[in-house]
Amino acid sequence: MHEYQREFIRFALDRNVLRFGEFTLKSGRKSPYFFNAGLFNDGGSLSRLGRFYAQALVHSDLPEVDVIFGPAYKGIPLAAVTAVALADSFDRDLPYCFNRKEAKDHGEGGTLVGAPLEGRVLIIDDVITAGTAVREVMQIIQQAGATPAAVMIALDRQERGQGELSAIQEVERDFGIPVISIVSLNQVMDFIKDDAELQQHLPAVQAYR
Ligand code: OMP
Repeated sequence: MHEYQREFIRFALDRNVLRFGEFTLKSGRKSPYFFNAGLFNDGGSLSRLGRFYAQALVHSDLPEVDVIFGPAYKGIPLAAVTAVALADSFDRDLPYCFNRKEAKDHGEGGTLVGAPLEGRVLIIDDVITAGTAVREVMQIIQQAGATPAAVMIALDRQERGQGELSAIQEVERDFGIPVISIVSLNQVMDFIKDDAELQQHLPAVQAYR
């Protein structure tokens, strides 16, 4: 695990973004932990969060991309802060865009906002569990005539997808693109194993994993 990944887990715990307990997921699964990226909810947190996404991208060996895409709603600020961090801290100035959930029929119209959605697209989102959300995003990109290049998320929950593979392995297989995460559940488990206060949650998380 890289130092920035340990820092990210500490940051998510401090902000209550990563919590242990009993949670029902979108997929209906019952999970002993939850990652609520919406609680990175002030300027300082968003600024740090953007740098973590940017670091994950820089550590990946992803070839150049043409545009960053943030899927509505939660992906929008994530894509925006990553674009800012890449420009400010890594000298990579990339265009970015996002979608609306409902088409607008006045003003500029349409469902896409920001830079043109074209070329190789880096999708930025919060979490992949069963992979439903990310498959919807692929449709938007394909309808626009663009090409997905990679998906970047904060946490890979390493859960089963529609078959025997993990949801992320299925996305990688079905769309032929890498999924980059700041951290995975295995890394979260490694982190809590060494923490006197958090160790108590390890058995439930291990069983779920
Ligand atoms: P899937 O569509 O099943 O991959 O679930 C991903 C979505 O679930 C995310 O975009 C979140 O909206 C939500 N989610 C979290 O935010 N954090 C979690 O720890 C788990 C989920 C979830 O419901 O699975």
